[in-house]
Amino acid sequence: RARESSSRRAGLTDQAVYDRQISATGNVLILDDNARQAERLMMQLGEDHRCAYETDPEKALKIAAGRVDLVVLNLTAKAFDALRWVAHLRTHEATRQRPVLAIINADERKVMLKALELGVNDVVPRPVDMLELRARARTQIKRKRYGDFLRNTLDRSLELAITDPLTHLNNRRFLDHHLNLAMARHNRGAAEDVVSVLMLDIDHFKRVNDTYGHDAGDEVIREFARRLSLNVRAIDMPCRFGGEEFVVLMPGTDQADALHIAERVRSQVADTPFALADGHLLDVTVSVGVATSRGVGDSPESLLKRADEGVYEAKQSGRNRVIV
Ligand code: GH3
Ligand code: MG
Ligand code: MG
Ligand code: MG
Repeated sequence: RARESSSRRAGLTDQAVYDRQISATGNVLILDDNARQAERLMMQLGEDHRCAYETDPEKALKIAAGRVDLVVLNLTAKAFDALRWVAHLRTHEATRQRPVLAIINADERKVMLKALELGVNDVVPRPVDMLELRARARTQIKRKRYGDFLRNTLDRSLELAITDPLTHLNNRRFLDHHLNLAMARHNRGAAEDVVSVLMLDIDHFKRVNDTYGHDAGDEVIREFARRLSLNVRAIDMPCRFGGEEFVVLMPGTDQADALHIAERVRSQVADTPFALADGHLLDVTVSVGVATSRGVGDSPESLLKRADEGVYEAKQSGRNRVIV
């Protein structure tokens, strides 16, 4: 569940990731109906970038959907309609954001305005000043890199905000949000929008900490989380509620199915001892409360409360059991 970028795994700091991502070197695709001119552009831009050129607009569209940082487009091409090509580029999801630098005829002002209107990012007039072209290309690529960097940073922050660092399960913030959504759907009244939750509390967990130490306790929590994840279904959302307590949110799941999953988790925990890193084998059990939504007017709070009451009753009646 914890998604990490490859840069993260490589141990790079945010600053290093940033520095690398805003480098002004990139993959440049040149689209020009004139192969000789394309080659000239390629020689120049090749000083700064990895370049390829294409004279066929259809093929160029396909290439642009790949790992391309900048398209340099000859807007004065006669063999195809360059404005239409930009319009196509901007309509497709994969290329919508692709930076385009267009080579224009300075006296064709209408064409230039239309190109900018369609989302061309910058223009260079003919005859092309190669230093100007290279400078504008670098700027476009830096800008793209910076946008990518911000997007990645945001994705990573969102991931961290909803993930429990010890178990890599989702945390209570995630649970609250999705439970609210599920109960709002439920309250619109469709029968298939029934919701169940499991609340799970590890039995006598303090004894683990007291006997084997806090680190062993952490190991048990991690292993419990792993078994929980393995024994729920893909649509279920197992979350660490706090401490040694967990909640599984089960959208579209009635009581009978929830009970079945709860019993499966309970037995997978109780029937196979937990192996600690130091070699100890621990018998672990868990008490589980199951609650299912009761129709329009039911709330997230009362659903969780009923599951919690199930846990309480399970503890009272001897632990290692599931109570509805
Ligand atoms: P019961 O069967 O009644 O649930 O008994 P219990 O010992 O599990 O009782 P309780 O829920 O009161 O105790 C939970 C303990 O879990 C208390 C706390 O010190 C410990 N704990 C909470 N979070 C963590 C954690 O992240 N790591 C470790 N190692 N221990 C934790
Ligand atoms: Mg507890
Ligand atoms: Mg307790
Ligand atoms: Mg407990």
